[in-house]
Amino acid sequence: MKHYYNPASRAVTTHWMLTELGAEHEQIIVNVQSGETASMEYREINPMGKIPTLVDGDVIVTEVAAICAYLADKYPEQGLAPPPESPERGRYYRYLFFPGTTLEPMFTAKLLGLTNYPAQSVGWGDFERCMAAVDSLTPSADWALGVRFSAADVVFGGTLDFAVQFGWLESPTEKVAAYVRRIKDRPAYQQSHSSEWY
Ligand SMILES: N[C@@H](CCC(=O)N[C@@H](CS)C(=O)NCC(=O)O)C(=O)O
Repeated sequence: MKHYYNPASRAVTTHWMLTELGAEHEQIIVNVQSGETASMEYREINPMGKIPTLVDGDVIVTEVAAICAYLADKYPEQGLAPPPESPERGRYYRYLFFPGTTLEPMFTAKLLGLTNYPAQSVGWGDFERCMAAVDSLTPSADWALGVRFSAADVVFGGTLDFAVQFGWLESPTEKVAAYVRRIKDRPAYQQSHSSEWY
């Protein structure tokens, strides 16, 4: 497997996932600043010109959440995803999809100072509703799916970690702050998050 990565990017989240799994892979550093993601060769594998990208034989996976979900299913013995037939899978999917479809666009809208928009039509609604959803999804103890850590925590917890780190979430509740602290205490998190950026 090839993991297209840069330590100062969202690819740290997929690197963290690979580290949690102990998955052997080749790490390919992509220099975003010098425009490597704009090369014809790179656009062949990721037309968005974004990192991370995972290439597993003939399979190309882009998007942080999709890569984490793909890897969790590829290594079922590591237990980072509920089995496909489990009812827990519904809750698991919510954590995987909510950050990219709703939380990130909301933070972007907030950073851009967008206020005059149709909240009923846009997917992220508004800041208050997103924060209520974050509060409801954040576990008071342990992890998103209970006592067992999963890819849901890598994707959802990883997004909350970025949000706290970069000030997108100015005043996290104690519940959110404590969850982010539990995330940061994980050995695989610490191995995959270099001090260059953090
Ligand atoms: N939706 C993408 C976002 C990835 C993304 O925005 N990556 C940034 C770095 S954090 C990037 O590659 N930027 C390079 C560019 O846009 O040219 C995902 O979930 O993987």
